[in-house]
Amino acid sequence: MIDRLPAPEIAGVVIPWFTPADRPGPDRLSETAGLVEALGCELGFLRPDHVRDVNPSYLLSGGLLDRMAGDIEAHNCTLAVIDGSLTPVQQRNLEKRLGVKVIDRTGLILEIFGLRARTKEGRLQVELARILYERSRLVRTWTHLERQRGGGGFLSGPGESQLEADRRMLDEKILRLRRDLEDVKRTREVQRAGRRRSGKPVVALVGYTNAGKSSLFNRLTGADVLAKDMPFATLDPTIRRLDLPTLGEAALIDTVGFITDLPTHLIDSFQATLEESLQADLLVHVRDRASASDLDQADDVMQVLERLESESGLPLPPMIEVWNKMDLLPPERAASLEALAAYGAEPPAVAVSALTGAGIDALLALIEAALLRGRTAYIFRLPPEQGRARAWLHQHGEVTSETTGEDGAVELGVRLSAERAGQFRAEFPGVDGEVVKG
Ligand SMILES: Nc1nc2c(ncn2[C@@H]2O[C@H](COP(=O)(O)OP(=O)(O)OP(=O)(O)O)[C@@H](O)[C@H]2O)c(=O)[nH]1
Ligand SMILES: [Mg+2]
Repeated sequence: MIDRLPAPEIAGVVIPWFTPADRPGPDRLSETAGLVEALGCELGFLRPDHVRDVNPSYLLSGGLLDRMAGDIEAHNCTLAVIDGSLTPVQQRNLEKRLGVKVIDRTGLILEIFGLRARTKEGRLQVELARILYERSRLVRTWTHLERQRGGGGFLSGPGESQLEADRRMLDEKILRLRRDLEDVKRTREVQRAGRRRSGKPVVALVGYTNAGKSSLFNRLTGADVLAKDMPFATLDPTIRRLDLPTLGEAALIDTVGFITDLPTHLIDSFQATLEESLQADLLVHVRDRASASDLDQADDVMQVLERLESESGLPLPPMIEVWNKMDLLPPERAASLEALAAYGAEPPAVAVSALTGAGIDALLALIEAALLRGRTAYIFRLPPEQGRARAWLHQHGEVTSETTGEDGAVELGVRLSAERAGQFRAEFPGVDGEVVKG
């Protein structure tokens, strides 16, 4: 017998827009097409629709709805995607009217995350996001579970007690998932503490999905992470050794990308993964400078980061920007961006192409300069009885040299941030360090 893959779903996609300001440009269209493709669907049709009067029952109004129904039939679509936000009621009504499954942007992104999750933590996080999403929709409607039970019920579906039971069931699942995630998080914290003890700086790549983080990661570390023209190619964080010209060994983190309207529940459940970046010594914000949506994308990335900052209470690490995909720009435009970066952008930036390798040396130099900024080099002379101070400096500073004299005293060259230097002085009041050079 021959195994056959199930036929791919054919998706009919509408991007609703309401005011000229949110009219989707070509980049948004290709982003949406990319999302649908990432789900493994064939594209039946894709178009932006101007919704002049919102019909609260369907979102789309009269003519638009008829046209969508016609196109769904004409293209044999098995799935309708509304690249916007649907209320549970609208989703249910559209499903009835169109006769196919309907998902909105959040649903679409959650599905893709579900397909991509590989590690245990990734899978737990996606599962949690899905259930949180379901739980939030249960407040207003109960279509999903109602359908699972075979539907029915008198007029309006299940009664309040059934709804309560559904809620309770989801709450229990949520509790269990959070507990499992706590376990995974503890393991991760042990690993992170190990890295911190080693004193090696940690650099994290962040940025919009498809900006080129993984391509850059591979280029910088010689790794072979999947880099693909597809949103959310990366879901689980990867860490590799990064060799810097003078600082030597550092750690580089590649992680999940952001997207406009990143579902809240995903941010909540991916908190642990995202916080990994917040604990880095340096954030490298990778931007696709060849995308027409670059500025909006950069804003969206900053919004997510700021939200994480305020939710976790962890201050954002210093940040630099990588202006990627220079090879795709007309030479004059690339040259002017390079000049802008070289003469001082805020945050500091460097223009590169992860594809050709142009600008990579300048990037390494900028990473190094940013890591060193705000750190001062000290030399401490520690008598043998100051073993604890020595251990502290190894743990919290970046030790650049260490020699032991005949009397057993240790001379330690170490770089410390102002904060760490203050902590050291408070903890070891008797030990003085000589400042070498900024
Ligand atoms: N022309 C060009 N293409 C690039 C460059 N950097 C990355 N790409 C392409 O952009 C696409 C996305 O690259 P990735 O490295 O997977 O992007 P990412 O930021 O890791 O994306 P996600 O993991 O999906 O969030 C791939 O097709 C890359 O080949 C570049 O400098 N120039
Ligand atoms: Mg990636």
